[in-house]
Amino acid sequence: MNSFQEKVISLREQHEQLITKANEPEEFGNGIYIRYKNPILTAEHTPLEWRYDFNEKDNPYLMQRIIMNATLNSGAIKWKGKYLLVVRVEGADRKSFFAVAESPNGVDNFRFWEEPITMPDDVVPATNIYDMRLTAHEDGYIYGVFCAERHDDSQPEDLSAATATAAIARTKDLKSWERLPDLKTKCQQRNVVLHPEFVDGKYAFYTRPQDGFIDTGSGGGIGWALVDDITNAVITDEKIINFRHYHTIMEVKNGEGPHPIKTSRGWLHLAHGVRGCASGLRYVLYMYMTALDDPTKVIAKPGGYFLVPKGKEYIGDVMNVVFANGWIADEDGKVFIYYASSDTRMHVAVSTIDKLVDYCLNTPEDGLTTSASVEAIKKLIAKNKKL
Ligand code: M1P
Repeated sequence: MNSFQEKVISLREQHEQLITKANEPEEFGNGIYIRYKNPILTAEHTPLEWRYDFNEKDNPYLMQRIIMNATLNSGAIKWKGKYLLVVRVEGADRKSFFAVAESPNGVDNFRFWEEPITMPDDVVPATNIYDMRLTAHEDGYIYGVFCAERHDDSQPEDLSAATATAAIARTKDLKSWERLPDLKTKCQQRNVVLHPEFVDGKYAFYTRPQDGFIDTGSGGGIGWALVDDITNAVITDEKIINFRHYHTIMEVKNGEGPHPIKTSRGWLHLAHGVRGCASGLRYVLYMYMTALDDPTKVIAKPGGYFLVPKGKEYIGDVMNVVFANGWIADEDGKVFIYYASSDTRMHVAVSTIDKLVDYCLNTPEDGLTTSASVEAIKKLIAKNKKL
């Protein structure tokens, strides 16, 4: 065996070790969820065949011919008993694409399918696509709603001018995808999510209207809109259901995460909130609940954040960010919350429907002032004193 072949064997062994490494829950959670210790997916988890040319003649130094940069913001779905993520994989060229990674237990042994998803680009071709929200809709299709980014040609002088639009595709097997026309709305959109059920016989979308590519501007928060025809989805009327607010974790922006989970007490929502600080934007996760019979009516708004970056999670391509667009609720009530840290790698935290509902219904709301926060703490102290 020559040294090239030896190197290949060792590379394959290391890769297999990484993929099959057992994950363990952290010892202490916060009572609401437990994080798992290791990232579940990193750029190093991507298949070696995507990165290396294993022909010794063509690649005598065994170089990576295509470098993967990150595995982040993944949609999630339980499919034929397996935990599937539709991962946003980003190459060194800054282009994102989608690829399915599958795990037998939801917390480790995530293995990518052989090839990335070939997403049809037969609408208006996009420069970049990312952050898919998966919805197994009651119409029988699995939908992927994601951001399609294009250069804003109305500003030819500005190389960084871009537009964000919600793209829609559907599938029955997560392998072959039918692309539908992009969602048509009055303004730019990112973080658009399809509700799993028909509402008044229509498709329902969570939206995030924004004035510009980055700034939400006058967009007041997470919106809601009904659409007659998913094959020509047009939104004329949007209403904000979850508002941004001054001096909160979502002062600058917010956005729906995965589609909400239906529980006997209402719809459980996971979202991200953004605020500005000296080091830039801080992205955290928060939760809220809406009424079962009216998914636009907020019935619980636990104050503050639900999950923030911890330790090494702070560090990555875009620091101080956690972002989630996928979770899976198991039949036994367990909930797997998939989140990315700092736009670089994927993690999992585990909770249950009961705990998340309890968290939403019994965490004090943000009173929006220091005095209100102190009152909430004093109320809890007084309650404990009575014990
Ligand atoms: O870099 C943090 C996140 O920024 C965007 O989210 P939002 O539209 O709410 O600002 C998205 O590009 C997301 O992919 C990214 O993780």
